[in-house]
Amino acid sequence: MTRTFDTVPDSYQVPFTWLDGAIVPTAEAMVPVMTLTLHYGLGAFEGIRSYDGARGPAVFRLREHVERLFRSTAMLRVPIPFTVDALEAACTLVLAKNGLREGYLRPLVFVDDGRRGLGAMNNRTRVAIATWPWGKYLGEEGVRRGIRAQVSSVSRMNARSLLPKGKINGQYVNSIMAKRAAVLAGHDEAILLDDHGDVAEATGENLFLLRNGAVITPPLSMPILEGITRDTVIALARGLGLTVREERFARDTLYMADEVFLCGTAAEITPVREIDGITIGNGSRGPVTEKLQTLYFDAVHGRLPERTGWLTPYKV
Ligand code: PPE
Repeated sequence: MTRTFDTVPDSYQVPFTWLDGAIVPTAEAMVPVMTLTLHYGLGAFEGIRSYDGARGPAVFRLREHVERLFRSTAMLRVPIPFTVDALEAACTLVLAKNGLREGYLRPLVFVDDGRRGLGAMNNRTRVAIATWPWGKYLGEEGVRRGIRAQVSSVSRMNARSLLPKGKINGQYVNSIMAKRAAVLAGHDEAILLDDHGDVAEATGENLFLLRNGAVITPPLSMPILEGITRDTVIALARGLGLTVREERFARDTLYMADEVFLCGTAAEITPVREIDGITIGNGSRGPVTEKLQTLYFDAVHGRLPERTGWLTPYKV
């Protein structure tokens, strides 16, 4: 498969990774083949970004991400042998050790070898925090002009079978199936519907649309990840005096929207300019999307004095 959006070579590695309580050389951060999570996907992860700013580098909404990691693993009945404070400190430590003023953090909680098979209950929990510099997830041009998306024939998993509110490793097969089909069909991203046919989210991003001046996003009662960027966008939009509504809508509403954008830690705020070959709005980044994007980048870079509570500064 062609890799359109990779911004760093696959082989790129920072020198250090945090593993089970200590900083180790990345080359030594290895796991055995019989690691239980490798077989069954029973584990959870996070995606967090740090940004450089006027007052130095800072991690964006670190506490919320680490707390979500604990909630994801609690639903799996996988205990984390560290405190929230300890993992927060580990996140800033691994950035600092690698000299990264801007980095993507990937905390990963996984279950070790020990007992084997589906019935294994008490194997050791391991925790890794990897980091790397990650550019624009859906491309520089995607952020400026917008991407092309496809409504997927793959539905977002439902909460009877899995845990869509958790950031669970194995659940990402659902996203990857949709993503691969979309990319192989010439699109940039896939949008997944739920079992009722309403729009849920994209493969690694929440979704927003604009219609008659209102900002609309699927409600948390749907099987979507409770995105921290989604929450950020809602706060910023309300701060601008915009009406924000969390409500269900089907794909025709999406096609008729004035603007559509995706948001997530990796994707930040990325406009969608075309869906299933149908032009959205003016076919480029919409004006409200641009305003929210500017505000988002101001927030993460510490340029909004009233939002510095979202930042955890660290020293490099
Ligand atoms: N939905 C899904 C399914 C999802 O994976 C993400 C994050 C979001 C919404 C947005 O959540 P938040 O980051 O809290 O605003 N996806 C992560 C993984 C991307 C990857 O390719 O891996 C991310 O953005 O870091």
